[in-house]
Amino acid sequence: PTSFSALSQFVFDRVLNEDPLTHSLIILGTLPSPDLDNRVRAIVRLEKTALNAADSSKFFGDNGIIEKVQLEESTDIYTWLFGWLGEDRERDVKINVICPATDVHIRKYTRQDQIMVHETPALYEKYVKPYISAFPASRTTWVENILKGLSEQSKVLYSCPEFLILPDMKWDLKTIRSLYLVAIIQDRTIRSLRDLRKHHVDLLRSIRIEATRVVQAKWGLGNGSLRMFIHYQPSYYHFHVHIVNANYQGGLGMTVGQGHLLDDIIALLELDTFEGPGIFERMTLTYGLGDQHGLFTTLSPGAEL
Ligand code: M7G
Repeated sequence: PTSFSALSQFVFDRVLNEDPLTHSLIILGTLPSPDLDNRVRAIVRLEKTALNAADSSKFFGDNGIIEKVQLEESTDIYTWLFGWLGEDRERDVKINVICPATDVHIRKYTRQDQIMVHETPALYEKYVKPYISAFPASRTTWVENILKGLSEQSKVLYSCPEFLILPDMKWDLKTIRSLYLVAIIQDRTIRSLRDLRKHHVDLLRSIRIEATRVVQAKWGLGNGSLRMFIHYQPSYYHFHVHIVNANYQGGLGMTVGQGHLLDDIIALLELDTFEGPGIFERMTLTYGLGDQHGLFTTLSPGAEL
């Protein structure tokens, strides 16, 4: 089928695969065979084409490419919306705005070269801990707004005195295959993976239980359907757990080294002891760091104590 009229003979049968990451669908159907006597099976893959960087100055404005937007959520300096490239269409693009953006944001979203670093407990004490403490509280205003009930309240899926679960702003709220939730805990003293201790096991287990329950009740997803993980280094030093459909693989932030399975963390803490320094105080953590990251220079290989 090389023309529009030939393709219009396509009769849909079923979806073979869908991939939210590449914005593609693979469908099975039939087309008339060349001799036109009967129909033959045809696999068709549709992929939304990439946005063109050359259009970057033309998206917004009176005659902009994006003709209509609908606000989804707005909290602190973060806003996310859906946009249409014309009337009578499905929503075409998801738009995330950070305004006013800090230098840290600009560096985070700039393309970066990565190096692997080995963060020993000593390097953590000397450089990383002060780096984390130096972040102004304003960096996590969005978290405080959620925890205090000032924003995204209608989105909250589960809430208890220790933590709450709600959709991550990365998710389009619609595509189950790319389902992405986040659990945010109330305890402000856990800044990162490094602060987890054996006595946190119950908290981590209840996050696992409640996340599983929520996705079962709301979307019918069964046991084993979630990949739950923690970032180290995260962007925000307020402890949270990423809760993602196990079928959604790849994507930013799911890199080996940066993502630590919640199950593995629980298992390690279960083996740990209550006395003495905790396992995450004693471990060397290895991860990729982008050249725009605030710790890049201090942790580059050869970093001196
Ligand atoms: P992270 O590991 O600190 O950083 O995770 P990352 O952005 O490098 O993954 C923070 C998570 O919180 C990310 O998955 C964000 O998409 C999500 N997130 C960030 N903000 C500012 C918001 C927000 O305002 N609302 C919601 N619901 N999620 C957010």
